[in-house]
Amino acid sequence: ETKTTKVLVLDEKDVVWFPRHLSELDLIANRTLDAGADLESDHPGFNDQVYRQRRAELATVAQEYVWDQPIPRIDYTKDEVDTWGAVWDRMEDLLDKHACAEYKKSFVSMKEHCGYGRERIPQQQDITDYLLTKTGFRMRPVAGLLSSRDFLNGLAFRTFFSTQYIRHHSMPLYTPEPDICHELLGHAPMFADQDFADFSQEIGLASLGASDEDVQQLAWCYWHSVEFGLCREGNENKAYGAGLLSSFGELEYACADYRPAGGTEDRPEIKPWDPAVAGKQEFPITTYQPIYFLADSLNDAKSKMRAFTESLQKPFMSRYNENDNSIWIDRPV
Ligand code: NLE
Ligand code: FE2
Repeated sequence: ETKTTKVLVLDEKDVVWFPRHLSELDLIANRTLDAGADLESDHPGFNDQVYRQRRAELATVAQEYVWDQPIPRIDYTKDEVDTWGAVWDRMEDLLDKHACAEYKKSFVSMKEHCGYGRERIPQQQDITDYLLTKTGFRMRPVAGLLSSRDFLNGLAFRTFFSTQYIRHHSMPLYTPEPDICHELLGHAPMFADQDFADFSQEIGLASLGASDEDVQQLAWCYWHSVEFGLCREGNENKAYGAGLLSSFGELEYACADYRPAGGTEDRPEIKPWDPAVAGKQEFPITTYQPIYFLADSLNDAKSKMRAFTESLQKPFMSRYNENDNSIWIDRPV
C-alpha cells in the first residue's frame, strides 16, 4: 500500500520506485485500471449478470494471489469452454497458415505438455511450469489492465501478467481486451522461444525506473511487436504478435494477401521494424491496426530492440538474476 511513490536516490538523481525482487510484483499486480473488476457500459457483457459475477470472482482470485504460491486452478464452466472452443475452431487452420515457425513449434509442444485442447482450457500454473524449463518465463494472474509502467516492469522479471477470465460469448472472434484466449493462445507459446523471451525482458528491464516519456516509447514498441509484430519467413509475412495470434479476423487481415469483397485496395501499411519509429507510432486499440512492423526475424527484432534500449538515457544499468529472482543494478542504492 505504501510503496508506490517511494523514491530511490542514485547519483543524486531521483528515480521512480521500481520492484527489485519478484515478490515486489505483489505491490503492483493489483493496481488495475478501470475495467478490472467492473465493466464499462459498452462492453458486450455489461448486461449479463452471470458474466459480471464470474468476472468479479476471477478478479478476486487474481487479487489474492501471492508471488510464491501455486497459481490457483480455475474450474472453467461449460459455457466458458464452449467460447474457448469457438475461438479454437476458427484459429486452428489460420495459425497453421500465418503464425511464425517459432509459435507453431511451441504450440505443438504445449498441446502435449500444458493441456491445450479444443475442449480444455490450459491452466497458468501448467504453462508456467513448462515455460520455466524452456526460457525461465512465468505467468502471474492479474485482474485486468495495468499501467504500462507496471505491466512492463513485470517483464523485467520474466513475468507475464495474465488475465484468467474469458471474453463474452457473444463476441468470440475479436475483443479489444486481453482475456485467456488472447493470453494463452496468443502470448504463452511465444514465451517458450528464447529470442522472443529475451526480447520481451529487454523491454521490461529498460522500463525499470525509466522516465514517463521512455516508458511510453517502450509501451508503444511493445504494442507494435509483442502484440502486433510480423516477421519475415522466406517471402511471406508471418505473425508473432499475440493480438494477431488470438484474433482470426485480424490475423487474416494482417498476413493474407487479402482483398475485400468490393475489390478495392484496403491493405494495412507494413513498415520495417525499427524501435525508434515504432516507439513514436500511434495506434488504435479497438480496431484492426492500420500499420504493422515487420522484422527480418525474431533475432533481428531483439538486436534492434537492444540497440534502442541502450540509446535511452538512464542513470543506471540493470540485469535480472534468475537464481534469486532479483534485479541487480550497477550503482549502490
Ligand atoms: N484483439 C485481440 C483478440 O481479439 O484476441 C486482443 C488484443 C488485446 C490487446
Ligand atoms: Fe496482449
